[in-house]
Amino acid sequence: METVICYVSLGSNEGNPEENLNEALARLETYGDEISLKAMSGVYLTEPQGPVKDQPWFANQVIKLEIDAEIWAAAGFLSTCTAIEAQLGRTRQIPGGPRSLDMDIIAWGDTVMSTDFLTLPHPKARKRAFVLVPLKEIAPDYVFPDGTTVDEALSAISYRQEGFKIWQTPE
Ligand code: PH2
Ligand code: MG
Ligand code: MG
Repeated sequence: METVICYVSLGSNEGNPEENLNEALARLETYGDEISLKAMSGVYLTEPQGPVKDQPWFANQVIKLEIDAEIWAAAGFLSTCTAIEAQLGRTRQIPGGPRSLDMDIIAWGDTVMSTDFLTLPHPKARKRAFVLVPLKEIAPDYVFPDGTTVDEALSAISYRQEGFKIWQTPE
């Protein structure tokens, strides 16, 4: 079986965030052998980043999946993630605003691509402590397709971490 390693960032700040993350994992696990969970980070409580500052802090987590590449392409997997977001009550209203579940593909093997729907690796991942810190926890040796390591990406941004709490200075 040909497989691909995929990292996904999960985020939630509406409803019961920890339960939403667990439910997202449970729904991915229904795909059996096609999608297997190889690692999951802890759940971090993170300060909102981006345009909407006045919203609850997020629960964020990064997971590592091994996906059957003979069955799944990145675009199809993204559709499944979008469907799971919708099942958990996501309504797309304010860009960067509160959401019950966000599932972002951070990387799909070494694939580098950009379409209207999907850019890989995720273009903002390497600027976001809420992605990089959990990614480092499960994949300390991870290297982005352009050669940047997680540590290099982390040292290029300004953030503070205490346990599972992360504050990030806006760019
Ligand atoms: N997601 C966003 C915007 N801002 N901030 C944090 N801390 N965590 C997120 O997951 C997040 C965010 C848009 O997807
Ligand atoms: Mg996102
Ligand atoms: Mg998203």
